[in-house]
Amino acid sequence: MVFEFTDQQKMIQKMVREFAEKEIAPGVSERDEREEFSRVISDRIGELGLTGLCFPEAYGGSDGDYISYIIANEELAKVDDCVQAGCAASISLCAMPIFQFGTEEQKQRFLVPLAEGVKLGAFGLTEPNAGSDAASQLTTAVADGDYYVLNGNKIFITNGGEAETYVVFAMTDKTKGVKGITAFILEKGMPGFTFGKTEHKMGIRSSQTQELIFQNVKVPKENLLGKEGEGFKIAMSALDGGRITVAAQALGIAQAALHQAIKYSKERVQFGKPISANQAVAFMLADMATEIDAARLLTYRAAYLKQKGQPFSKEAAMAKLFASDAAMKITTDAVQIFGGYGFSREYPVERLMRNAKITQIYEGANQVQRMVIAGAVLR
Ligand code: COS
Repeated sequence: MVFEFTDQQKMIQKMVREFAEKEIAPGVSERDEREEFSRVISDRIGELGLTGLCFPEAYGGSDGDYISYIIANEELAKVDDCVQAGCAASISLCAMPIFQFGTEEQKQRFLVPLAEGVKLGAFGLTEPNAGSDAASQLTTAVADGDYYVLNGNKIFITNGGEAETYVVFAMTDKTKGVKGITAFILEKGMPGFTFGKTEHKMGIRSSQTQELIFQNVKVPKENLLGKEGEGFKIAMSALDGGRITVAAQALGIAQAALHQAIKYSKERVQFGKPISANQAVAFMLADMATEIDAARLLTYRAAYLKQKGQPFSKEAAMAKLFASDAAMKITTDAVQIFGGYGFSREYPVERLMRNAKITQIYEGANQVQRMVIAGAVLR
């Protein structure tokens, strides 16, 4: 058993860390304040090859190392998890299902530009009445000659409006329930495909979240992803991978909070000594560090299994569940250590606490992760 990254993985870790510190850290709180998504930074991630880490060279990637991709997610999230979330939505939820279920022609046409980071991707599953119950889709796709005609809307879509390529799910046969859902690849600019409400959120405010609207969108039959009726399986397997990146996001946020809490508790003097000299504070830091290590082990175990091509749904759910709960607790404790300053927007722990919350909610609320884990252990 080896608990160490390879030299190549360490090199990627160092490169992403330096890039994030130099090019992403400046402006992180201003982007949060202005709720501003940065396409410039998103494009830089592509230029550096981070979007292609987990794909083969034949599809615009480097070598197909999934663990390196998770390392990149963790390092980006330590500095700005909104940047990381945009990249993860494009790669795990849009590029990856095209890689796994697409035809050769679809891979050349849609995957290559996503892996090269020239285009941005998004994933349209959630609807106003289909969240955890993803199978109750109301968006419809009706076959008509060489096309499917899509009608409906999708909400809370990360990269919505910004992305050029969308993996979208719609009902092709309502009588079949989950077996009636089909996946399609849509492109920005298709007639009838427009964008609606932009969400103003509690956290991850510089991540773009927008509604997708389909009004008689004619989607060519060659844009069908997988087979008719395979959509739910494609969505669930994309989310399995996505949940590892949410775990990496939570891990990054938690580490940033611990780093801030350690620094502040050594500097802040009350009653004539640094507050870290109080056991009450020191033990909080000890618990934070322990939970981060446990979250990291679960996250990289899930990544390792995915890399090996072994089943990983349960492990991804465990990693996401544990890491996100840990991030919420750790960021809340970090705010507590900062006291009144922690509650102020002048210090980063306030933003980290707001951002941590989404990791317990999206890509399957933690209650859904427990359903997945319980389903696996009871099988
Ligand atoms: N990978 C591939 N296929 C999967 C799968 C997975 N991880 N999970 C389920 N499936 C397949 C099953 O194999 C089954 O097909 P078969 O009958 O051919 O075997 C089909 O999908 C239905 O499976 P199941 O009955 O287990 O699904 P449920 O309707 O019970 O759904 C949960 C289970 C709740 C786990 C699922 O709906 C879910 O994950 N919901 C959350 C969705 C979500 O994350 N929403 C957020 C959107 S993105 S921000």
